[in-house]
Amino acid sequence: MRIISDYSLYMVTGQEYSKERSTLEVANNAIKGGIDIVQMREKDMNRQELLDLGSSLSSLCSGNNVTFIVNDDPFIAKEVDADGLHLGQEDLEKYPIEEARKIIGKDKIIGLSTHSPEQFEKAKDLDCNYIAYGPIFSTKTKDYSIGTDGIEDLLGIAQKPIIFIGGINLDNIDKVLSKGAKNIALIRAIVASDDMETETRKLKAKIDGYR
Ligand code: TZP
Ligand code: MG
Repeated sequence: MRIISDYSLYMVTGQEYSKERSTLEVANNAIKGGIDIVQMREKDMNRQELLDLGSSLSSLCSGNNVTFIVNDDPFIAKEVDADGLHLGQEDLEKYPIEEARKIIGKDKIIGLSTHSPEQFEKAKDLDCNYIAYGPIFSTKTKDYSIGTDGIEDLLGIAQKPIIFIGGINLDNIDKVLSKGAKNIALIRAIVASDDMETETRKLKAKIDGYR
């Protein structure tokens, strides 16, 4: 069974930010640069497109010992044999964690998004394997940001890995890591960079520098 280990660099895909490069090409470059986890998060694809891309990403990741997570839909996660599923707060209404686990299987990873200390507090007692927290800095997909102030408090109460996300890049990642954060997720810092492999390697080296 795959687990989410600390000191992970986690890339969330986003075709719309990838500058005409396919998500498969982006993932390939991130893997060469040392990414630990890839999440397929594509909001403009239909079910068949998600299944096709998901199958390709799943094989690519498993062949490179990279953890592969599917966003939003446990049935797609199951069908492409992903290592896990990522759910947002609103997804929980459709798929409570117990339901999602039944669909994807008990040995799979479930991650949950949280956007406030209150949501985090609730999530920590749910049957999920990691908790994503953000947006830390301003980002395209959300119209607010939380900042770095509460990071130490969350790390003090968490019993499972926390993945910090939202507007994080090479210029500001130290502000998050210096508070004790061990796992970082990002979209644009990798998918929109000119040299995705090198950017990934530099981000990973930053995390490793705090071990
Ligand atoms: N959840 C919280 S912030 C975010 C998601 C999906 C977007 C992160 O994208 P970026 O480009 O790393 O700011
Ligand atoms: Mg979702």
